[in-house]
Amino acid sequence: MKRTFAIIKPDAVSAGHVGSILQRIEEAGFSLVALRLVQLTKADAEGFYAVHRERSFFDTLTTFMASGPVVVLALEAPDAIVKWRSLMGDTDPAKADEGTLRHQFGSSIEQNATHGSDGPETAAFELGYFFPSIELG
Ligand code: FUP
Repeated sequence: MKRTFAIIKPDAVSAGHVGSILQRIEEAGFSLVALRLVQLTKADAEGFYAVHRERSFFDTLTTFMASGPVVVLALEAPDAIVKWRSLMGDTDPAKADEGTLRHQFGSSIEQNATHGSDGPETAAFELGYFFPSIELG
């Protein structure tokens, strides 16, 4: 799988970290396939995170994701899914390795700066959720 789906979450956008995170993405060797700033509704966020709908954090997570604009991206690189997840680091910024985006820009397990698909099927669903095929080439 050469492509993955990424989000720069509302905490990182409102803190002014979009430029720094895009620079890290480019320096890591990803190609930008598609990119857009979008304000999610609560329903958009609930649809995106539907796999987590039974989890205790579903309501606060989806409220957070709709709390301000996010940047959605389609990224391309060899082994893009694994490569992007390793650049992001652990879900919990407190456990994320130094040098990872979540360590540097995240502030809690919820407000963790970035999202990345966790497998090929998720990536296909998430890319299609935000990008029409005409934008993905
Ligand atoms: P990840 O794939 O690293 O984004 O992590 P998960 O799929 O386990 O979780 C998805 C999102 O749910 C995380 F980015 C943040 C949120 N979350 C919480 O808010 N609380 C938790 O205890 C676990 C995850």
